[in-house]
Amino acid sequence: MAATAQISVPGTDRKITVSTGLFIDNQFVPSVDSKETIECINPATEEVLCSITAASVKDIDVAVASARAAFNTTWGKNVTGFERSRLLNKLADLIERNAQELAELESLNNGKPVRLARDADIVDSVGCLRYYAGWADKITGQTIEVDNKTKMAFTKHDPIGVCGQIIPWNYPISMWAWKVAPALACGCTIVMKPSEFTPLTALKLSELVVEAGFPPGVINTVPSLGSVGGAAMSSHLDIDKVAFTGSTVTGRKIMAAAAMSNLKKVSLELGGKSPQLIFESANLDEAATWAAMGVLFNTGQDCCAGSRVYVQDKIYDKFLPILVEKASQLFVGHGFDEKSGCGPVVSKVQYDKVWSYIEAGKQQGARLVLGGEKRTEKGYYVDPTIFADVTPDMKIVKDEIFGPVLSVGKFSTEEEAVKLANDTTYGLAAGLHSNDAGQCMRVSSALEAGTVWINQYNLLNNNVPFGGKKQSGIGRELGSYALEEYTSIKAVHWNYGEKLD
Ligand code: TXE
Repeated sequence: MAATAQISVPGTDRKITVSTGLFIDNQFVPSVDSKETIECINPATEEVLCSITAASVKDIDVAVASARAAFNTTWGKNVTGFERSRLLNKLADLIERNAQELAELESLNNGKPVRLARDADIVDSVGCLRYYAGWADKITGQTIEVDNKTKMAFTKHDPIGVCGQIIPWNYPISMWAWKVAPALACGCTIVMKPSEFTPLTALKLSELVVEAGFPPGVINTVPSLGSVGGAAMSSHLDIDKVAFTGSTVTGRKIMAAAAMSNLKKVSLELGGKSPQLIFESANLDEAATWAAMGVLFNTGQDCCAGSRVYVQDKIYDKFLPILVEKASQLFVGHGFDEKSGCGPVVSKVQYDKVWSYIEAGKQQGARLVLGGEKRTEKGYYVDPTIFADVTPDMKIVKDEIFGPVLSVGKFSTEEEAVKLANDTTYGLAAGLHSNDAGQCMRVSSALEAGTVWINQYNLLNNNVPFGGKKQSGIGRELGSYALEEYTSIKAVHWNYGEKLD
């Protein structure tokens, strides 16, 4: 048995117990060969919450062997869709029952407000598990006529096998659910590597996996450094598929490792630099609210963050102060303060990265109209920051910042708006605000993005696919489309009458 840690819940006399080992074969175990640990930090206070075991390359082998054994015996093709559905629903119920504690732990490790973790991230995650529980017994192939009366073909959508899932730190519980739910629904087994910055809720969720009744090895959780565990998973010869959410730089490495090892299937959900276009016919008050929240939600640590806002020249001067007003209403504070609309950024690394971009914005001559001043208190806080009059060459316009930093620029025609919006190597999401229906249709089809929001921003549904174009990724999560990522299609050709002469 591995050790546990006790984490105090601020403002209460409660403690949350977290198992600090690796979760393999439904048990928390120490590393087989390493004493490496990961320090979990509270970004709101910069204090260490606890240290957990960091999986080594050998530990990854053990976890993969466990997942393979489960795939070949208790799971994979040996478990019915009905049973997968029942277990997924059970897990959803348990997460719902433990929502408050999970939200507190998420806030402590990631910084986000407890309220949002509980009422948004966890509610959506429970919905995701239930959505895919609904699919588990409906994954079917086709019967196909062939040009011979005594032959036929049919397809089977087999589970792809052992899946390595590598997730980031911005939505630790949601990303866990988005990956786990479709994989389990399809009959796959899992080796899950949470981010080294936010591994605690994945460990806590593992306890619920046992309580729900999943057989050993179906889900294994191996916190590890990306360069160790993540790299080992990407090049592992017995992993059939890797699903990844994270940076484009790391996505590239994963794809290369997959190509050079066993050509495992890869799905990548990567970064973005998403535009929000505000046309003159838009309701300016509403558009400003969406535009502000579109970039500030989750402290800007959102792959869809609409961090480039382009405003039609005729309304630019009127719109900018409304936008600034909406953004300044957001209260950035400790995740346990009920007033907080967003918390600190996740880590010192991310804090330094965001501030380096704010400095670059100032140096490159963008007009600072909100924020841009460091706080003196402890914690990785960054207040909403808006730069106006930006030009396409600026670093703040080109790069994904992943913080609460918004660049505002101007356009005059619809054509120019689309050109500016598409002037990026990314293609994850885009938004447009207009009350001209024809314009909504024209612009939404011209935008190069996996998701386009019209007169809203950043709202996702478990039954609608999500993913990127260009360098924002490959494959789709959510909706029925995600099932394709976790199944392998087998065509069976059957001769039931024709005899050879
Ligand atoms: O990401 P990484 P980082 C963007 C965002 C952020 C930047 C850097 O701009 O500022 O990326 O963040 C694992 N092989 N996004 O460095 O490295 C790692 O352990 C296999 C956007 O934290 O991509 C973690 O589990 N795996 C994004 C996961 O990859 C490796 C969310 C993500 O970390 C690995 C997060 C390797 N060689 C960051 N190296 C989004 N799309 O939402 C690291 N990892």
